[in-house]
Amino acid sequence: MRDARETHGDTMSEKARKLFEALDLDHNGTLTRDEVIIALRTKGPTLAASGDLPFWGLGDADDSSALFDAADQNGDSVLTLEEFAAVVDRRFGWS
Ligand SMILES: [Ca+2]
Ligand SMILES: [Ca+2]
Repeated sequence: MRDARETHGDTMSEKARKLFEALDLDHNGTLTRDEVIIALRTKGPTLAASGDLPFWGLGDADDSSALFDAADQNGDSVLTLEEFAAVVDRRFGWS
């Protein structure tokens, strides 16, 4: 049996990593609030169609903003892959 409480990157799903890379519009390794909102609006339907995002995970700008707030655990206004993966894996049931 796998220990889901193991810390850090090893438990991160490939789906979370792939979604993070898709949303990181300027490819600098972090997500800003604007990137999350803009990327989900412009790429969300395509990601959902290819199975990289649940359809119910698509929302409006307020939903995207709320997702960002939930994920930004240290409050520095950018999301690292670790912060992002922890939330989407739990929310989308990927890990
Ligand atoms: Ca970025
Ligand atoms: Ca952060």
